[in-house]
Amino acid sequence: MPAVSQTFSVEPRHDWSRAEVRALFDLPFPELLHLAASVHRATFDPAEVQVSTLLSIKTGGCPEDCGYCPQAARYHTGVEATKLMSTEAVLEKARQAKAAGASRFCMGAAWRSPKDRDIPKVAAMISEVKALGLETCATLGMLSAGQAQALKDAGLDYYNHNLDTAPEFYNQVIHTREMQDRLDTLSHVRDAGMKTCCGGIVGMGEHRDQRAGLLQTLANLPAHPDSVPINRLVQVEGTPLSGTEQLDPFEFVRTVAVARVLMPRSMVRLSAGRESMSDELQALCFLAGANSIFYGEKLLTTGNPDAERDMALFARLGLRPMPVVEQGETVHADIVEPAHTCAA
Ligand code: SAM
Ligand code: DTB
Ligand code: SF4
Repeated sequence: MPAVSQTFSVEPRHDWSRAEVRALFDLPFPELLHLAASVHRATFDPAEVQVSTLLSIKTGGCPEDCGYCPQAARYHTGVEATKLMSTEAVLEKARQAKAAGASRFCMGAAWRSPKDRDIPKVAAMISEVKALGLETCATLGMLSAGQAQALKDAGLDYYNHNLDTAPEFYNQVIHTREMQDRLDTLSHVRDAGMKTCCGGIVGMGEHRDQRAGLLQTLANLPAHPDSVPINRLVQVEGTPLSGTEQLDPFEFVRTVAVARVLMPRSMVRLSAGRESMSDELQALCFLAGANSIFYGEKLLTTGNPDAERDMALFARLGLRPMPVVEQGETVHADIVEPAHTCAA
């Protein structure tokens, strides 16, 4: 049978139907990868990968019940709750991340939402990390409009807040806050003028249609998230989702590829779950349009590949860390034709 011709546009669209997204997922694997790789090289240099480092500035003891999370106080996962780190200790980690080659430093706290009294402390961390010349990102839970503005004023470039899954699967994973709460926080972040980092987790027992639903919801937000972390569930003993059937690795690659097609100008981050991926699986994800990773031995509480393994992988694949230009803008390849045809 002759190959099917796939047309694509790199102009952001916000009106994706579930059927359209599902049709992308259902493409033969080589066609989907060709399409995603074509979109990727129309908007970015496919040899460049943005590198972020993550630090848990306040670990564990969280009151929420997210079924995947080792930091929820109610699950017995062996994660010890800590207090908020000191600014000096955070800065030391940020200096190390910069020396190791990271361009963005993301600070995560196991909060449902920050208390107003926490904001000046986090704001001090943000402004000092930014003064080191790093892009700043934080993930602190739900934010009010005022808190978002205070973080922006401190110099925060990105706020990470994930939708996590499709609206119709959400209540099987989280019960202590609604999808709408997440959407509200994202709009406060956008209104304050920050960039959004928003994605989700796959491998939680959802069906393909629900993976399509997550990506559809992300792409139909008022603005595409600037970064889209695609996490593969890290199964932690003691969490309700521990023991979930493993996702087929090719289905993970498909998810990355569909994210790339739906959100052509966003950074698609190969996020949690990389430690247990082979180099070959990660290479397929880069071919499918992933162009960002978390770099450094630890995510928040779970492991990530050693820096040496990542450096070796970059060298073997001929990938380079993406440079950052002034004011935290990442460099995009400027080939942005409105529509292309690609014989897949
Ligand atoms: N507490 C804040 C919140 O929930 O927004 C910030 C930190 S929270 C750990 C950030 C994100 O990490 C979650 O939204 C989820 O997508 C991801 N995450 C947490 N545990 C994970 C796991 N076991 N596997 C994959 N991703 C996970
Ligand atoms: C995101 O989407 N993934 C990161 C970051 N945003 C904050 C967190 C992954 C956490 C994995 C489990 C852990 O290490 O605790
Ligand atoms: Fe708490 Fe965030 Fe973990 Fe949910 S994902 S339990 S809100 S730390």
